[in-house]
Amino acid sequence: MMLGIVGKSNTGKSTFFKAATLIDVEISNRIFTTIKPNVGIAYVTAQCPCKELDIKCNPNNSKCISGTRFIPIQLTDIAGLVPDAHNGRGLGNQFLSDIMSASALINVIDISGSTDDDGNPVPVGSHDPISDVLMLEKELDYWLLGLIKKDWNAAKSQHNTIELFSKRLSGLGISKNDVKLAMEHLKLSEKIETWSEQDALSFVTILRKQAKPSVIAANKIDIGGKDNFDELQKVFPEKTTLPTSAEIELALREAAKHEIINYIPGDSGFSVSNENALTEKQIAALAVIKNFLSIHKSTNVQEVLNTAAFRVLNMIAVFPVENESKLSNKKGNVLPDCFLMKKGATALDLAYQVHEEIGRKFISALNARTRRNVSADYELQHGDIISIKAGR
Ligand SMILES: Nc1nc2c(ncn2[C@@H]2O[C@H](COP(=O)(O)OP(=O)(O)OP(=O)(O)O)[C@@H](O)[C@H]2O)c(=O)[nH]1
Ligand SMILES: [Mg+2]
Repeated sequence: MMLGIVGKSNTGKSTFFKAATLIDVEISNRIFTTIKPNVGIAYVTAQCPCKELDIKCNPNNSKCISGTRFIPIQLTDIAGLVPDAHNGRGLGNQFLSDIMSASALINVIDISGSTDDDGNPVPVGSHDPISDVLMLEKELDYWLLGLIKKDWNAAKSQHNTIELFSKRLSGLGISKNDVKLAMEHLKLSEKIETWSEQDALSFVTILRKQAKPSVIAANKIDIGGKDNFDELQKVFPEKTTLPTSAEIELALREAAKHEIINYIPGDSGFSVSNENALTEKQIAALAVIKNFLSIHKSTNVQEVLNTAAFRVLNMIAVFPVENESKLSNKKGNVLPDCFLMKKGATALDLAYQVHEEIGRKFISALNARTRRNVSADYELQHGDIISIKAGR
């Protein structure tokens, strides 16, 4: 699963990426700092059953810190965009194709209003960030419109619009059925000549929402924008929005990496490792962070990642084990793996996820918590521990 960080230039996308991955990427208060996308591993978190069951786990494909399981996902930080990017303005529309492989988008906006339409620095509060939400959507929609326009003439003569559009958009994770449903929803026929410009735009909007669902990170909340955030929620009650401070999260994670503090991403506080070892500069920086957390409770960087995976993409975390009594694999590693599965996935889907052969030779599955057998079509629940029996 890949999450794509997108948005206007200079809003803090690379800062968010660096905070989430600790990969050293360029950050600067100017437009178009990032040109080529940065790609790395970030983590979403789920409660590890080790805490509730009071056992010690030995994770394999993820890590566990004090009962919080960190499950790896791919994260990509995409170049910033400016209005009219779909027409080649700014860095052009290369970045739009970089978005292709993302399953969901994190739209980082500057809620403090300290960057103008293009991302140039302006005094805090002098730009309305609501317009930036619409800008991203508009650029994506017009880019998609440009893509399907390539098939317009062929569709006019052949009337196989569904076939042509689904082929064109398949790389975006848009299926033939998605195209069909979007057309049905808008009561559009395969006779493309009957479509108005607005029909075509409404059509790509539906596909964009479905193929690239998003969460809004209202960033730079540490320097202002509380009113803007309230307004944002009022204007877009249907959108998933969280106020963030990528800069403070980055400071927290770097301080933790250097063992200056103990901090678990997502926590509402931290503790200092050794008060006596702090420099005056560090004391001052930690005081700023502490003050921020006392007001906002969290930087919400971890929550944005979790929201994208669990709420926007409807994933669940499942723990497959081989030995249902020890909750371990053959080597004796307790709760070794944690898989992200789509909500609605079954015990059989999990078997296939563990290994193709285990899926093919599936015999039965057992819910290790209830100690009850479950059928192949049992719908997995978030946090389930499942043992699968397969033939030889
Ligand atoms: N106050 C504050 N500043 C931030 C925050 N996040 C990022 N910044 C600052 O915003 C500026 C831009 O940060 P970047 O992470 O480079 O922004 P970007 O969106 O990647 O920019 P482009 O790559 O040019 O599109 C830098 O000066 C950051 O230090 C935040 O949460 N709070
Ligand atoms: Mg950047």
